[in-house]
Amino acid sequence: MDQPTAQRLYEAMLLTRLTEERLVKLFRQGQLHGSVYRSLGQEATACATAAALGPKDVIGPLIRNLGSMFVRGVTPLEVFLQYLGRATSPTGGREHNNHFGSVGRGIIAPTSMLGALIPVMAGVALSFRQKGERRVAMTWIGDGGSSTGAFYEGLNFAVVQKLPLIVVGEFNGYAFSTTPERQMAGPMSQRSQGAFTLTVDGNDAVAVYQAAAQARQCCLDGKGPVFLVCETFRMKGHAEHDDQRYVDPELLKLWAAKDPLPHLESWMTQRGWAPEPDLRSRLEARLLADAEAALAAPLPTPEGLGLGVFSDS
Ligand SMILES: Cc1ncc(C[n+]2csc(CCOP(=O)(O)OP(=O)(O)O)c2C)c(N)n1
Repeated sequence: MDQPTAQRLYEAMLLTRLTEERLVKLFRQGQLHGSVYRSLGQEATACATAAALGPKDVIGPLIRNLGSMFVRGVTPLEVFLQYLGRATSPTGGREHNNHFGSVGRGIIAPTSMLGALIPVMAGVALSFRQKGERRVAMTWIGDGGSSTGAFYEGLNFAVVQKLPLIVVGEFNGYAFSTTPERQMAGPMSQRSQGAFTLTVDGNDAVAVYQAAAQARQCCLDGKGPVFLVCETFRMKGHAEHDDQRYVDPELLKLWAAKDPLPHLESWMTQRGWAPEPDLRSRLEARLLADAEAALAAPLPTPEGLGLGVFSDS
């Protein structure tokens, strides 16, 4: 990974963390409709995978992949507007959290039904092959989500059709309060159904980036889909309303020591590429201004309820 890439990646990971921290403040102030879904500790898995893609590739993120959307150019202001349900949010107040897409930036909107994005993104990858385009599709799935039928159907289809699809498996210790041992027979990598499989330390941003770049090359070489399993840990509850009392505090301590942000920072510092010292305060100031702008934005009106539901033509 070269210096500009490392800097962009570090900034995207830090922006993800600080945006989520600001969202938690809004949640505690009672400003949000609904909860906040953190990716604390998983920023490398979301950001470094997306950072290895080309500008014409397409992503289909899930709830813990806000960072991948920042990598593709989504702004914190859009995220605040969306979480606050404002009329000027990407979905006009109809949807919450990171549930929005952006065709221009190569983002397919997250789907709540876990696993459902795999066949959707396999379809996107199929369209690339049919049109002879050198592009890849990428999506993410948790350990819990990989137990769905849609995951198996979608990945099987991609393997049979040799589609340029990267499925990032986020093996993060919990699905709500369920541990993998209670719902998976064997390691996550065994769910690959013949797809080329890589397993990587999901908290090591450089390793994740390199594995994702390798996965992308495999796809472009026509070798079919890649299942990229990232071993990481969900450092917060399922969302802010969940105090994760079922998680052993010792486990949290262990994983806190593997925080992906200081890990990447020290890797960069060793190379003389230390992030600029005022990056955090600069981002925090920007996020505060963005959150205030979003709070001042209008809520949707009842008259607008039917807009965008039916074709106007
Ligand atoms: C098909 C389906 N079943 C159940 C749910 C409810 N649900 C939402 S998130 C979640 C847990 C997901 O766990 P995992 O896939 O491991 O991802 P993580 O939350 O750990 O990132 C569940 C069961 C859902 N959204 N879709």
